[in-house]
Amino acid sequence: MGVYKSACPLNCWDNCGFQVEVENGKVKKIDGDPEHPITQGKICGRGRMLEARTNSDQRLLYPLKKVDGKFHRITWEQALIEIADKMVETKTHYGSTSVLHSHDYSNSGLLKNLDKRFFNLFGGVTELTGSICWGSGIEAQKWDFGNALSHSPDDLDNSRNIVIWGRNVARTNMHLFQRLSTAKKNGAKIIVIDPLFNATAKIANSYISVKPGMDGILAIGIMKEMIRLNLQNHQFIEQYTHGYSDLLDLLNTITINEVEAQTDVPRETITQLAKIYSNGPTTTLLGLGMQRYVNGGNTIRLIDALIAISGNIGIPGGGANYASLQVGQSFDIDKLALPDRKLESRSFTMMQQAEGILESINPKIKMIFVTCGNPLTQVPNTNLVKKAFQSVETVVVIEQFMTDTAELADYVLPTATAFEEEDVYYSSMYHHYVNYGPKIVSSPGEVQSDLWIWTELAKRLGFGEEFNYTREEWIEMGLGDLKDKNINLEALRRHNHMPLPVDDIPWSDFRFSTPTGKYEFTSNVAESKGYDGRLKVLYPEESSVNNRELSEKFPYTLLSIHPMRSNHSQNYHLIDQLQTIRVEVSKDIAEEIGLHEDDWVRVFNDRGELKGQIRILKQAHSKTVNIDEGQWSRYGGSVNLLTPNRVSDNGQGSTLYDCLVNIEKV
Ligand SMILES: Nc1nc2c(c(=O)[nH]1)N[C@H]1C(S)=C(S)[C@@H](COP(=O)(O)OP(=O)(O)OC[C@H]3O[C@@H](n4cnc5c(=O)[nH]c(N)nc54)[C@H](O)[C@@H]3O)O[C@H]1N2
Ligand SMILES: Nc1nc2c(c(=O)[nH]1)N[C@H]1C(S)=C(S)[C@@H](COP(=O)(O)OP(=O)(O)OC[C@H]3O[C@@H](n4cnc5c(=O)[nH]c(N)nc54)[C@H](O)[C@@H]3O)O[C@H]1N2
Ligand code: SF4
Ligand SMILES: [Mo]
Repeated sequence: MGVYKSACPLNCWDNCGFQVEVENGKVKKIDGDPEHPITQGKICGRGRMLEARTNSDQRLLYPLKKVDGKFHRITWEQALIEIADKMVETKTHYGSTSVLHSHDYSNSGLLKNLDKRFFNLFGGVTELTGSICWGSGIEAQKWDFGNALSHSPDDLDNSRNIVIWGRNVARTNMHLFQRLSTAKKNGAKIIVIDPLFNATAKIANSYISVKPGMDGILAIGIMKEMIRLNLQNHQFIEQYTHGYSDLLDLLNTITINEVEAQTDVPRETITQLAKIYSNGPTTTLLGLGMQRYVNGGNTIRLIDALIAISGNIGIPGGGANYASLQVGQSFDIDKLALPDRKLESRSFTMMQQAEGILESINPKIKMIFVTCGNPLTQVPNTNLVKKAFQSVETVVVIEQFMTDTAELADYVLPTATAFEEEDVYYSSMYHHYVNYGPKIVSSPGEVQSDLWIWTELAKRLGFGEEFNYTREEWIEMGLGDLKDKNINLEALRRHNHMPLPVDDIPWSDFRFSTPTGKYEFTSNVAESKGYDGRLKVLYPEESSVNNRELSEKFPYTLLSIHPMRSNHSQNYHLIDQLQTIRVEVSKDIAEEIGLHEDDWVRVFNDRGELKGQIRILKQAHSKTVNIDEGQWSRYGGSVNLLTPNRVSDNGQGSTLYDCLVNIEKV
């Protein structure tokens, strides 16, 4: 009984502090922690839903084994022995990289990194590289700046103009939304650039509808206008940048009329944006939307370039705010994960794990472990992912619920929710506080934590001593050098949340972490990796520019943005209203096809199809459709049945929104 301070474990910008009410050993209610300096007592419905997720009667309670297509309850002892034996047999015959570790980041606990330790000590398995989430943008900013760093949330007060570029703030980043409202009251101008007129656009001073995937071209247009009007920051360009002449050459390869035509943004708006950027401080809050295209990395780099030439880098109120990697970089993940201990290695990109599996030879993938992820729903080209996972002899899924991925498994191991284990939580997306979460309730049934599962498997595989630490010791280990700055477990338990030592205003000394020490318009890192390091004019792959034939067959761009009431796939089975697929179309599409609200349609392309009910968007780019991601197959199927799994231009990201479809009434 009582109220405990805790933290949200979900993969989210906000990383909120919680107050959790416990009654009779059960989580009763979750509220915000009013003492958390950033999240200040407010949390979203996804956070509150963790109560339902924890107490749900759909929770997996016992280890399960599939025999003749049906799951049967087995004991932990049987599960652990059989899985460990299978691992040994697989390693002996084919080598340790015949095991694939497929994962995502559904829980942001520090100790979730111990899965890597387990697989490294096993000998090294096939790992996933890049990220379907934000990979292109991260790589882009590493090329430009040397790292992906954001200004502290408080610095927003110093901005004259705030550009929200492809970020669905009202839905995905609620505490930034609150700050925007305050900033607006205090006189800041808010500009939203997005193909969908979202809830953030409603509070903006101006909303700019852009053709999906064309933001890089828009940034080129703005730079052209800025230079035409001689508004660029000469001093920053001369002293602190590398490759400016390459950028100028590029800007000359496309006319402003072409920019207008490709982006559907009128020239006056482009000129206005040039003035807004040069009459700063102007901060840009980039979202992940516009980098989920084949040209996504180049898009982020062009927007970075615009921010750089306008002199909005390293100054209060400015910034190219995309991620805050210095948060994650504060911890000693290597100490937990022991990457040096692996003897073999192989990697597939996260995007193309299905091809990786299907095409693997020497060795073939024989066994898959899934942790903190639901690839059957969340990874693009679901039909291919399904085929790949079904082709593998043994699939082990560690889960809380019987997800689409768990359904395909041979062994399903039930794991704890955040309130059932102690950990510390951080997110490298928005702010710089690390939060503490105690164990406040016991797990139901025979549920065990991920950490317990790794520890027990390690014992049976002969490296148990490497997991012979207490939770306290693990957390202290992961805190690494932070302990010298008085951020230790004892202090975290006392304060519940503590600021990490990161820069409030990155790059304020104008010394960048690139090979030249300058901001690089032409990237040396890219060149060292075998890419052309120059900026380019690039278009989405599934667009009329790059593939006219395809765009005639499938005329609409399908976005699949993040759902309001669920973190990805996590709440669909718990909220009735989410269990119908909503196909959101622009008014123009509705008129073109003759569709009305609630009509049933089939959305299709060469990869797959989905059926859902129409919702007409009052304001959206004319050829744009959206189906929220995360839907389960039992309620009609994931939008990823339609999405492509090409890797983005810089090799590290997704192309989820670079997707053409057609629609017909059914
Ligand atoms: N409610 C909720 N919140 C979440 C999550 C969730 O699942 N649900 N997930 C969390 C996670 S893991 C992440 S990565 C973040 C993502 O946070 P966001 O980046 O804010 O969210 P997304 O849904 O990825 O889409 C962002 C926006 O990009 C726009 N967009 C799409 N294509 C383009 C384009 O070509 N140009 C421009 N300018 N805009 C475009 C979309 O219309 C959408 O408004 O959200 C986090 N927060
Ligand atoms: N079409 C389309 N697809 C997308 C996106 C999109 O915008 N459009 N967004 C992409 C993005 S940004 C992201 S980040 C990914 C997210 O992809 P995922 O992380 O795979 O998605 P989730 O549904 O959040 O979580 C997966 C599973 O983790 C389980 N889980 C939760 N906590 C734990 C834990 O502590 N241990 C274990 N073992 N399991 C746990 C949950 O029960 C859930 O079933 O999806 C990507 N997929
Ligand atoms: S999902 Fe995000 S906004 Fe909601 S409670 Fe968790 S951290 Fe906060
Ligand atoms: Mo994400």
